[in-house]
Amino acid sequence: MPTTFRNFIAGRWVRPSTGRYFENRNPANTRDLIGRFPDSGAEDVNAAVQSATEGFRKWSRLPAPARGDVLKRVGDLLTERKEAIARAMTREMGKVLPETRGDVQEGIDTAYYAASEGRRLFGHTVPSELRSKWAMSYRRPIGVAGLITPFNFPLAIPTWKMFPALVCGNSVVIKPSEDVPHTVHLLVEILLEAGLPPEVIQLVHGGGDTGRALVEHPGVPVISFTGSTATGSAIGEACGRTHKRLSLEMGGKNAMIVMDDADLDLALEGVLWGAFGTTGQRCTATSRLILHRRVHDRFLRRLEEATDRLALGDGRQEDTDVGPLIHEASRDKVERYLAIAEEEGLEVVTGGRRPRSPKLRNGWFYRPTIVAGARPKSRLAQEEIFGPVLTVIRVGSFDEAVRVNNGVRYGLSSSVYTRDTNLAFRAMQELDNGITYINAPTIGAEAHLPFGGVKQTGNGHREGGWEVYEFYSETKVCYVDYSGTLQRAQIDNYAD
Ligand code: UN1
Repeated sequence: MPTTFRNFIAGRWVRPSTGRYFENRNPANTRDLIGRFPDSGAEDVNAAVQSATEGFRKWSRLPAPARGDVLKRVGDLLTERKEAIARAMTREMGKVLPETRGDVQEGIDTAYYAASEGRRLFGHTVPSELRSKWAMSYRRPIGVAGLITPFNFPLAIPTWKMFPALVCGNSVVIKPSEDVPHTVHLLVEILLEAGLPPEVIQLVHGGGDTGRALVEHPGVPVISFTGSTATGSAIGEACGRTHKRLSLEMGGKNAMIVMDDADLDLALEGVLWGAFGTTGQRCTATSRLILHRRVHDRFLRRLEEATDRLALGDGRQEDTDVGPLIHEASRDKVERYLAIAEEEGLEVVTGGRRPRSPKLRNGWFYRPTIVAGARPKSRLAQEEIFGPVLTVIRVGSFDEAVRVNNGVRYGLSSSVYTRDTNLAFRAMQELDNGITYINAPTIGAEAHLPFGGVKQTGNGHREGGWEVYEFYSETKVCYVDYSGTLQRAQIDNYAD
């Protein structure tokens, strides 16, 4: 019998009110059933929000450094269990072990950053216009934060949202992706062990309907979502109607530009990692390669050879370079885009098919694929595929490369390989993205810097780094007039 998991609501591990469950299977071998998880309904979400409201009352009164201390212990426990969590994560998500270890490390880094932020959460003290008067601001918690997280970073992304929300004094209801519910289950166990008061964290498993109930719940003033642009738009509409604070992190169509003076060995390693790491399932994945015409043919030939050498397999095996896609619908989507490539007359340089090995028959595998000859407006050069497909565009100059990079609806990350310092600085200025890398691929953001994109990638907020603490707290401004007289701002004036 497979394990049947529960929600964590009101301080207890409980069955869903619906009595329904969904299955969580290993995407590298769908015969491997990890467990059954609750398919929760609005009633479960209600109970979670009610308890989290109670949790918020107590937790928000605890001094922020003490809240940070809990996060410090969370970081320690994650460090202790890094390997076990990474293995469980690879089993349910598919990416290779070095990557799931990195995913846990990102959670550890986020925990320690959050722990120390408990001793900062700076406000400002500024001079008043008036005599004997102080003017200052400080940061206040908001309430219950509703977090909806994706499958591709099963631990790191929940921590990006949860840890800052908690340190700021909010309580949390999290609904993780139904593709990777086990990792967040393990994370919640750690939070409780670290001493987080139980009502402060609520875990409600489920699919889109569960997420909708959370977004629409009037007791949840803050929502943070990472996922598809379509779902993000629906959430945006719902939050707009009720004036909720909302952070959206959505699609990307990130490009790597390789100029004719680039170190091609370095660029080759970079594009393999950026395009096919995580089987291309990162918002930051390198999904367009913009090649200067003077290196185009040479670089593409080398890239084809190197791509063909990538070994597909179970991510827990040492010799695997690339794991499976997350589920059947993802592979179907990739296959639909390959059909579009054919209709558009693009050249499939390599890949473009499932692997032939019978050993991989039970997983959602797809060969790393390169499609060349794309025009900047080709659908494969415009739309997010979220799979191991790299679209190559040839350009004649740096200016053209910038235009191509910027000519999409998304704006998460970009990268330029060049040895020309002037071009590197121009790239940082002219590329319309939230993140630009010089001589490094489009993936690999660090937890202590703000993360996010422009245009349709997001709605102006950032995760990570110092900025996310502003999202999870409200600014309160206080004036203290100790003059003992009525002083009228904008009217009484001491300039003379
Ligand atoms: C994502 O794909 O949603 O920068 C996040 C990176 C990772 C995070 C990716 N640190 O690629």
